[in-house]
Amino acid sequence: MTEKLIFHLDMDQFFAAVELLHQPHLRGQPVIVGGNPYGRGIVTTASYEARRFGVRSGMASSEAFRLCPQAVFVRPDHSKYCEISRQIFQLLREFTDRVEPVSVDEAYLDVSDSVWREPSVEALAMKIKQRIRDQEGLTATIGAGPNRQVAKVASGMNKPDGFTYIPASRVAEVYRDMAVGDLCGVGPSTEKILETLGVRTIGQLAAFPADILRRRLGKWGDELVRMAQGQGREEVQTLDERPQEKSMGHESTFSEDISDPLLLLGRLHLLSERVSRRLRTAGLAGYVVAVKIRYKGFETVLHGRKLQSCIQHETDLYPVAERLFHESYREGRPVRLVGVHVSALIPTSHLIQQELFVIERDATDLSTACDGIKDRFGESAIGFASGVFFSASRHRPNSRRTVFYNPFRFNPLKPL
Ligand code: TTP
Ligand code: MG
Repeated sequence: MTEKLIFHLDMDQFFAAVELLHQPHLRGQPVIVGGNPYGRGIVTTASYEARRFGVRSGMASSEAFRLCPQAVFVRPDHSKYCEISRQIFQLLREFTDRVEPVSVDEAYLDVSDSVWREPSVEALAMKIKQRIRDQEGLTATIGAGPNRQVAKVASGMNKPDGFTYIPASRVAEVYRDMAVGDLCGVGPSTEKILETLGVRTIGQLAAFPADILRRRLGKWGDELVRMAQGQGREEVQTLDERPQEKSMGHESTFSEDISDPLLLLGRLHLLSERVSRRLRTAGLAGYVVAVKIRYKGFETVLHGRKLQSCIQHETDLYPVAERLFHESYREGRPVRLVGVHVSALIPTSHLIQQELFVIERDATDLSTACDGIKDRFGESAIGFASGVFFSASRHRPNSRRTVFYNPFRFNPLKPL
């Protein structure tokens, strides 16, 4: 079998680079894309100039401000980044149909069948980088290797605007003195454990007895040794092969037409919960929310809105659905069906997990706990009081706002 050639492409300082396209006068300055430095915001990314001051992704914006008070803070505009990301992935498909996006600014490419048309591996990588620069005005770093893991290590070696190729025959030599932390997936806790075993370099890890490592780290130990020896996954899955939904929604038809807004909202609450749960299960979040109302006589209204941030939780989805409902419902008219839909879906890669986790820690914990209860005891075991009231009886809830827990304050309609 001939050796595969896999590229790992990672855009440089992606959010910051996109912002610099729009505000070129900020070039050369420390730029931090993130939330309010005086509030609870976090840093999504920092320009290389800001990184020199120790500013890192995931850090509190207040901490970043302390480290680099002269930095220019820019609020993230996720829909802008997603659009550019889509364009880049599209462009990559000109070079091979085997492109697997793994986050908003990262993709694996299987170029085994296209590289032979070029004078060299490097020539192909340069062509791709140039194409991105011409079309988007952005720089990318490419790592190449016989599998994904080696390609990923290679792309981390020469950033920004770099290219590194580690052929299978050179892996052992290149890896020998590299720190174990350079391997994909080796974080500080694994690093610490390895250090207690006297393992600091990838070379040492590759030669370490697998059974000792397995006793400390279980299957992950075996995996680590394989990675250190330069083995890894070769297959690159296209988006078509990774089944992905374009939108998610739930609708509900009433047995009798309803014109009481409180009851209609109760059902929207229940639907919002179901949609959020599906989004979480699929690891997706969406930018567009729409509410569907079908009146008696089948006249149907679909009213939607694009949000500033991705949403995944009912605590964010329901307030939007509620607002859309109030904007579109014609008071007093009997309704046969209501629905809640979320579209413009993207995988909750680290881009938004970061955001979701920090901004919505309460919502995340709560949703996870509720998901667990539903997994064990069924869909109706727990939920928003308004939805449950609705499904349990035709009584009106005492208050429209009654819920089992406080809805989170974050309003995705407002910019961060
Ligand atoms: P990365 O590729 O990890 O970072 P980067 O592109 O900003 O910088 P580098 O040149 O080192 O590749 O992530 C891509 C984008 O994802 C980044 O621009 C912002 C976003 N992101 C977050 O929102 N939170 C995070 O914790 C990280 C790591 C990234
Ligand atoms: Mg990047």
